[in-house]
Amino acid sequence: MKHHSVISSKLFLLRQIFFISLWVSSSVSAHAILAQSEPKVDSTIDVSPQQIGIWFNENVASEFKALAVINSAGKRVDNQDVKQAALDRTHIYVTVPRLLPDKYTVRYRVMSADTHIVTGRFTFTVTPPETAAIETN
Ligand SMILES: [Cu+2]
Repeated sequence: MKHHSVISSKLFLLRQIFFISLWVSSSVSAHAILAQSEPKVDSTIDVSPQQIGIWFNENVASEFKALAVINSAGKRVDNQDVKQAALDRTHIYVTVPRLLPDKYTVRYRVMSADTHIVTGRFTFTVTPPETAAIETN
């Protein structure tokens, strides 16, 4: 009887350690999450941006980063020059030529601090400039 209770309390302790270590590892090394973008997710703009930028909730690795802008016909339109900001390692960006009115998909891939690869996508829309602006002579 006594022996049994010693074992179960050891098991209990092991389980406590197991759950605490799970909690610690997930809170310390959760992978990167998209925190912000420019243009914003699902936004509509009427002027072409000069670059597409995204920010994560933590620094991301300089290796394996990718950022692509794809038009509604499925054609990649960015300049394929993805960079990571030197002073803000949560931020990567790619430049684009003048974007015509269309719906664009941004696809990204980065490696988190915990070495996990994170991928995702979002869209934004470029509309024609205000009609009034066009009609102004
Ligand atoms: Cu992760």
